[in-house]
Amino acid sequence: MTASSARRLVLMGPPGAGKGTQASRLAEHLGVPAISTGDIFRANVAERTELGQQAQRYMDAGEYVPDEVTNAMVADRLAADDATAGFLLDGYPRTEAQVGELDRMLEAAGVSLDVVVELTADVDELVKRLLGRAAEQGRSDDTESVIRRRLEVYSEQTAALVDVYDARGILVRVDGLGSVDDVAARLLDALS
Ligand code: B4P
Repeated sequence: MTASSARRLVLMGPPGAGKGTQASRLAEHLGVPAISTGDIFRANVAERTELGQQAQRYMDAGEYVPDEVTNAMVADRLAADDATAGFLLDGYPRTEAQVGELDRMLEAAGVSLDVVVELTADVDELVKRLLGRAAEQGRSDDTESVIRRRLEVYSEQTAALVDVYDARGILVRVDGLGSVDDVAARLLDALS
């Protein structure tokens, strides 16, 4: 599988690893849509939709939005025309139930994942980046206590899920430390 032939990808990693930052670049390179569950939730919060109202209290507390809500949203998004030929999922799946649901969605569509990328970074760097973003953008879940909770939730519910994809032989680990350009180059290299 080369970077240009991978069509269905998942980008995993702890908060602050650079998922959102790298997903848009990589998706553009591959010619597939970047689908970020975090971005979709934030857009719904901003537009005050029902979904946004359901999601906001969880996000503000650093907790995951319930699986039923998240899965239904992703199923909808993956059914859109622009995702039929490929996609880069950023921040989904994050729970065991989401892994199972994504499997079912893809199986029903007769397709499967090509690659799952895990972006790694140490906790000190993650906290530094997220506090930096807090200072710049003031995102409601970037306060120090909520950042700590998000990191805990990641290690409790998501970190072990990479083993599922590792066992399937589709996991690629990429070091997320260094400049955005360096990480982007490393990502392309790892996929080639
Ligand atoms: P997300 O939007 O996915 O937020 P995140 O995990 O913090 O990652 P993000 O992509 O924003 O940050 P990045 O690492 O790119 O999720 C937010 C919330 O939505 C979750 O807590 C949850 O409540 C909910 N949610 C989302 N998906 C869900 C799901 N599947 N199930 C349930 N709930 C879900 O970047 C962080 C910062 O680092 C940025 O400021 C960036 O500029 C900087 N940065 C990036 N790369 C860098 C580099 N190389 N060097 C220096 N800084 C860098």
